[in-house]
Amino acid sequence: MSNQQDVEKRIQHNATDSAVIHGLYETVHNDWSGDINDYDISPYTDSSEAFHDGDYDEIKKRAKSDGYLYIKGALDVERNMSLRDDVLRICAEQNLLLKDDILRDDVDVNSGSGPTAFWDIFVKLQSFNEYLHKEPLLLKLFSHMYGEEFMLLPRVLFRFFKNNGEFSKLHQDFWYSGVARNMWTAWVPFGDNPIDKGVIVTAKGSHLNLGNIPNEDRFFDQSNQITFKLNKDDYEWLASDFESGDVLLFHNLTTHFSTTNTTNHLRLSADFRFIPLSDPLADYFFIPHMTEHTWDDIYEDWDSTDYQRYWSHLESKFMSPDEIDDTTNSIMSHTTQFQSNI
Ligand SMILES: O=C(O)CCC(=O)C(=O)O
Ligand SMILES: [Fe+2]
Repeated sequence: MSNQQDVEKRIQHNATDSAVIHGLYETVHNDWSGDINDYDISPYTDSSEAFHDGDYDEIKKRAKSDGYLYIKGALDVERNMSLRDDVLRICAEQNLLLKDDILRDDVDVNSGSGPTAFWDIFVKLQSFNEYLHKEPLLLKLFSHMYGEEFMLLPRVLFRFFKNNGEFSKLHQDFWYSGVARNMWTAWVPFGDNPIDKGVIVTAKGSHLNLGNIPNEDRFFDQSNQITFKLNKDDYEWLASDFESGDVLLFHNLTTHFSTTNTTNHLRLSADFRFIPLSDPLADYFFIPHMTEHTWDDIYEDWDSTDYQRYWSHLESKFMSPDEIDDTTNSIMSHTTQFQSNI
């Protein structure tokens, strides 16, 4: 098994039972819809004023009660558009586009990284890897909120959704953080991203009243995604249009999914993650996503070393795969009460 397959498998293993990985469970059919019209939707509350005022008490209050922060204009628009240009330039060079940001019909897409010909180049790009490091307000937000040091993880997932009915099924990111209990995700679209391109929908209050969905309740559905059963009518759902520079931050217990892209245009976004350094550190947080490239390969053409291996002083604290296994098995079973410090 290649290094990359091994890492992806270990992460999936945390998100389910080892029994699932060993093929002992059947795939469960689940008809969760990615159509926004099937949900009772309210808009996200914008926290941009508190964010730009540096009002961290207010930010923390909202984070605690809502489990998310929707911040309009949090990020530099020019850099956001420039990264989008980088994506489309690589796609054009690889002959993946019909025109503009419209993908050729015959191009196979992996929604969690994009077509291989694109991702193989993009994952090495300095502008992509340095992207949130150059957003000082956002970078320091969680440290200010919690009064302890948070770190942006170098493993970044890229989303590449076309109009083919695919979407991300209902889940909590805690399943993938595994050992880290207070991880936050930053979902960043590149360019304007109205709801019809597909956005993140969260279940209001789910970080408090759903708690951790234990791995006994999770299953692989027919599209091979790990998900769980929930009655959609029992929840109020939140979603909003996004413009270039907007970001959605959510705690790893906030239950969410994404809606389908119903336009001809690509939905391009990335999910970045922050963890407090007091949480256990899994080695796979620090391994690039879905690639055989090592960090040395990735850094090959960079003109600066400023943001390279910025986590190296923590490597001695990384948990071994066995320690990670033991921890996730105990955290995720029904018998353990999950406590979040949100
Ligand atoms: O962009 C998507 O479709 C899913 C993203 C997601 O689940 C996340 O950012 O945690
Ligand atoms: Fe997620």
